Amino acid sequence: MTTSHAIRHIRITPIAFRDPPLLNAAGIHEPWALRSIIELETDSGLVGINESYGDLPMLEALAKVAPVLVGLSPWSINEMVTRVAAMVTPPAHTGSEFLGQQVSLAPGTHVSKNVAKVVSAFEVAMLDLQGQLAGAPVVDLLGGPVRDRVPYSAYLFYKYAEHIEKPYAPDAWGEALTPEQLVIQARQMIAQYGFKSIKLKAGALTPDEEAAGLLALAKAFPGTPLRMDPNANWSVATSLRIVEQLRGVLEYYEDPAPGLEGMAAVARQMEQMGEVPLATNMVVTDFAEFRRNADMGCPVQIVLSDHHYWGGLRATQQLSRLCSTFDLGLSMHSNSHLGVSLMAMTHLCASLPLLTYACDTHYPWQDEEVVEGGRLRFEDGSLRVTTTPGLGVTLDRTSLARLHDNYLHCGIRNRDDLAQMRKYNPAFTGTQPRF
Ligand code: GKR
Ligand code: MG
Repeated sequence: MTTSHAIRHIRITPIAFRDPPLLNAAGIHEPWALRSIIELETDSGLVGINESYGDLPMLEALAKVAPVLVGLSPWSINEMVTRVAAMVTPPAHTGSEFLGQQVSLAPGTHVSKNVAKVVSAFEVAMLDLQGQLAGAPVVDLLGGPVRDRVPYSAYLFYKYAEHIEKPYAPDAWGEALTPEQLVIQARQMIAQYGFKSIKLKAGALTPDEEAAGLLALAKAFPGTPLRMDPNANWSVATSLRIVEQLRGVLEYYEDPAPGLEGMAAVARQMEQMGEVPLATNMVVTDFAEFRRNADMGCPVQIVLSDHHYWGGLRATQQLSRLCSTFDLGLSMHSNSHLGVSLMAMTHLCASLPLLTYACDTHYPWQDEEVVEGGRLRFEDGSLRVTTTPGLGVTLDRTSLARLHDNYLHCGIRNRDDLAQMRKYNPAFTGTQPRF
């Protein structure tokens, strides 16, 4: 008798974990970050896992699709994509036209990305199952490793010492509102993780304060590649004024001004100044926007992808090929996440011949885990890709139950950094670009 490996049970578990009061263009992080844990269990008892967004629209989309995937073979990713596309309705307006109406700080939480997000959520869990069936790590299913470890960068934030609600003890990072405190934060993160490059989340304080912060980092860490990301909270004029102050210091300039047109205007002026390349996770967030950037002569030269909303690991490999074709750089964007996401990103990046910069990760800002063995360990700023079958991480059931309990009690169902900031400052408008 042959054993069936068809997918029989699908479980989606929303979780919440502690997240520090990190400042950004939209406002401030809430005390709890939301994610979902996806489990696909086969007739034969194998369980493929993944981690994705945990906001309500995403949970609803995952729940709607799950029943039509029951009975599918873990190998049938193309069929899964067809079924997801048939079930998930895109909003009336999609793509850049729709996104252009607002500055989307976290494109992954945007409904226009629902098909790509749901495909990615199930694709990674199916690849985990395929790896278990084939006795191969996911990176081998993606063509095999071109590197055995993936470099990440120190992702610094301006932050308050504790949340306004004080739902738990203050985090270990302390306040960071001055250049001196920023340098302390960087030292602490680099000491713990060994990162070799630094990204500063900007768009929160005034641009001049943030430029001073970056210059302090340049002084404290000579030779370390530095990036700055105001999440489109600066006008074109401000973007140009600040990059002038940072001459010779930046590795790349991430989303200074809003919209592809704004980025193109910055790029035109910077070209004359012989300045750094522009990177984005805001204006090239899908293949249609990739094409628009190409049609405009590629003002954005580095795409910061994210498999969670680009349609999965395979779609990101296709993006990588396109970036090579158009001579663009490629690296990875990140939102608050745990180890399953981090390991999926690591398998993907280990397989990409084109990975031109160390990837972003919010991981150091989290102190909880859902995988067995607890927090994943970096070596010299890199994470080694696992060599055991599948993703190489499994769920710690006790942690999963605890994080789900957090979700049930935290009261947050959609990320809202603006509303959270209004608790500190009721006059805060969140209007962008603010500077
Ligand atoms: O979590 O505050 C944050 C980040 O600003 C995040 O929302 C962005 O999507 O990290 C992201 C970025 O690089 O733009
Ligand atoms: Mg960014």
